[in-house]
Amino acid sequence: MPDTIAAIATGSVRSAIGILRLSGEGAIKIASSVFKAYSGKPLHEYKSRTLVYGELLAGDGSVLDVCLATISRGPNTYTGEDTAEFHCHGSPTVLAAGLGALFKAGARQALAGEFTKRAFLNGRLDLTQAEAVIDLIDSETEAAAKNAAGQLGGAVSQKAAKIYDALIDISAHFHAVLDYPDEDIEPFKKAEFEQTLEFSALELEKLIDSFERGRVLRDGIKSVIVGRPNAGKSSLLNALLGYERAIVTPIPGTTRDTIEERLTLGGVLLRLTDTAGIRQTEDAVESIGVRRAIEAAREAELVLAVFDGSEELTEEDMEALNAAKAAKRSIAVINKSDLPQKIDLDKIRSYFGSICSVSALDRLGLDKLDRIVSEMFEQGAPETAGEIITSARQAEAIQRAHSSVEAALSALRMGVTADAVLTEAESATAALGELLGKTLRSDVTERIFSRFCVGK
Ligand SMILES: Nc1nc2c(ncn2[C@@H]2O[C@H](COP(=O)(O)OP(=O)(O)OP(=O)(O)O)[C@@H](O)[C@H]2O)c(=O)[nH]1
Ligand SMILES: [Mg+2]
Repeated sequence: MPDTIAAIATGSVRSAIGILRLSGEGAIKIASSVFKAYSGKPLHEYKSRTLVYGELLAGDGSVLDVCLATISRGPNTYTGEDTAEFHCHGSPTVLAAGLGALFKAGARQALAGEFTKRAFLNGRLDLTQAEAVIDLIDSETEAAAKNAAGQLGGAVSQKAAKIYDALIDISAHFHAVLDYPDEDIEPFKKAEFEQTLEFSALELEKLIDSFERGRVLRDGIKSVIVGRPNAGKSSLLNALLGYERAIVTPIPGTTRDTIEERLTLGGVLLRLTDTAGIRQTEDAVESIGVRRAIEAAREAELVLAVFDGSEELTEEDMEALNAAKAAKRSIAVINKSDLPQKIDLDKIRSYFGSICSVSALDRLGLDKLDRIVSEMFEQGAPETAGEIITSARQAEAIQRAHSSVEAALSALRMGVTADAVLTEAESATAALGELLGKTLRSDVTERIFSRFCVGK
């Protein structure tokens, strides 16, 4: 068994509780040596997963904290090894001193992601599940978190493993056919294989299709705020962010360059860009900004077109409106609802499917905008959580498996030689093996675990 690793699992900010974590052959012995239970019974004599109240001791025997300790004996633990935890008070100083005591007692600092890497190497998690751990920690929306949790629960692994097993069966059979050339495949077997391959291709296709939605979960939707100068675009960005990110002044042409921020609206992660107000201008800097605004709108998946509701529509508004309509989706945001309204709403309605009135200044009406965005990007039924592929690595492996399954299927249908089917079935199996981490590629695993923080 490898050496014993230790880390602060809860980061280094002040909090109510902070956790020190150990894993490895010596975990229980080391934990026991720095802990004095109030019961008087040594920690290593306790049953697995019992919470024990007592004192965490420094190397010189002085008391560092009054805390809870727990030990778990492998292999039924997160890492598959013996593990221990101390639930201390969440003081970075106490936790650092506690970690020091664990090092003195024989543990060493865990590397980033090393706990989860051990879980993977010990077969407690496959590679898609290990990736889900970091996706869950990094998730920026509830939908992304739910999907990661589903993957951690094995949603993708189970599907892939089922196909993997079916392909192994097929390969085994074709190996036999090749070994005994006199024997042919029985017709009913052929139909069965065909069905299995068809089913596998379909399931893999569904996973590939989900990658586009996975991209939205992970990276967010490219969104742009456009409008004429002074409509309140920067004020809207600030209102949605909840702090004064962009400069706001009564002077038209305040924003010159684009400003991008990530935020969630209606449970959807947006990469939202504030732009320069669209108008004809002699100012060289501003005109570059205007050009950027129009380009950003063209490339956006969502445009928020901001209008000043307290004034009548102008030529500049129409320019902004046209820029907004170049995007895939757009919402008209009628700003300054706190002032008397003069804008022709019917005219705006004739251009936009979705419209809402807000006051960016008083932060009113934003809940309606929230609802519109949420409905626009319906994240799918909850039962699909976990079946959305978010990793490019996974998508690529599934894509390869899919092509090989399709090739195996057409070889089988055309009655080509058995080895053609076998070759394709085996490359599909290999691709799925990579997806699950059954075939270990150290460069791939290194890259995955380097995304983790220390302590996970
Ligand atoms: N009454 C009222 N004033 C607002 C509202 N939103 C913005 N303003 C004011 O409108 C002016 C322009 O706001 P900005 O957010 O800078 O407008 P902008 O669209 O970013 O303008 P440019 O950057 O110049 O294109 C400022 O004086 C804001 O305080 C609102 O909801 N109500
Ligand atoms: Mg602005």
